[in-house]
Amino acid sequence: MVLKLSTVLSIQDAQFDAVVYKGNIDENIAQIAEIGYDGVELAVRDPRLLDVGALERSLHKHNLAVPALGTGQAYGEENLSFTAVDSDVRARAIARIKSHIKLAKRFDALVILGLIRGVTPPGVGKVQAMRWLVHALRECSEYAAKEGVRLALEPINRYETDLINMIEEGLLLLEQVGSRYLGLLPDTFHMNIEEPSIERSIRRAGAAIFHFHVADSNRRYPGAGHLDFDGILRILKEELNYQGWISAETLPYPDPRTAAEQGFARLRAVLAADPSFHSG
Ligand code: LER
Ligand code: MN
Repeated sequence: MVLKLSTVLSIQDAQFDAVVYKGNIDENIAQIAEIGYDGVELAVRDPRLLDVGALERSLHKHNLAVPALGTGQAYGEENLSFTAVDSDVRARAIARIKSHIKLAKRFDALVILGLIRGVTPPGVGKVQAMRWLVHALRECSEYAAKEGVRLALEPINRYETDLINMIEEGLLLLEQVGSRYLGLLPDTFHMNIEEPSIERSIRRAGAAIFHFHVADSNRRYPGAGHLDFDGILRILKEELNYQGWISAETLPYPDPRTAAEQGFARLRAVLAADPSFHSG
């Protein structure tokens, strides 16, 4: 299998700004394909709001795969989380992720677990929040295993959540949950803030890496900041024999098309510089 490239399209309009594309599904899918990406990662707040048939037609027309579904907007827009004080909200967050799993199955995609984990609520200790988190991950992983869909937990920087900021914490959590359907999603933007060494952490995560987000140090397209994508991609491909996707989740600056084109060009250049790399 070859290393494949995708970028992120938010199906619904959303407050979260680190997605290259928002809305205008068919138009944006056409543009993503035209630039050369192999796939499109979809940020989906609620699968019920989606015209899956139209989406499938558009993906088919432009020959794009869907490697992953992002779910963070269910938290960002609706406050659903695995660690909410209200047990009804926690149950609805789990049910929502199950609906993402069902949708992911149609696309042979994995489901990203990012901000849906929430934050430690005021007045509740982190120990309790982690218990709720482990419980939710177990229930979602069991369901995912039945459906044959994989889940990828994303360590996220401290300014967005206090729960699981680093790869090492993510690995410990995977051990606690104990499902081979649950892995990690490292994101270079978060790693640049939290990890003592991005390279060492990627090596440490190893086979637990199910999916991979790239953005430069300033969360703009790869090449717009100071991260070493040559080194990062070399470890993934050569040392770890990573078989998954590299997905550009970046700010749409200076505009979506330029961000998508520049990011793609930089990643392709890195991959092309090494004869063992190939995309597409
Ligand atoms: C989502 O993939 C992400 O990286 C987070 O920053 C969401 O807030
Ligand atoms: Mn990310």
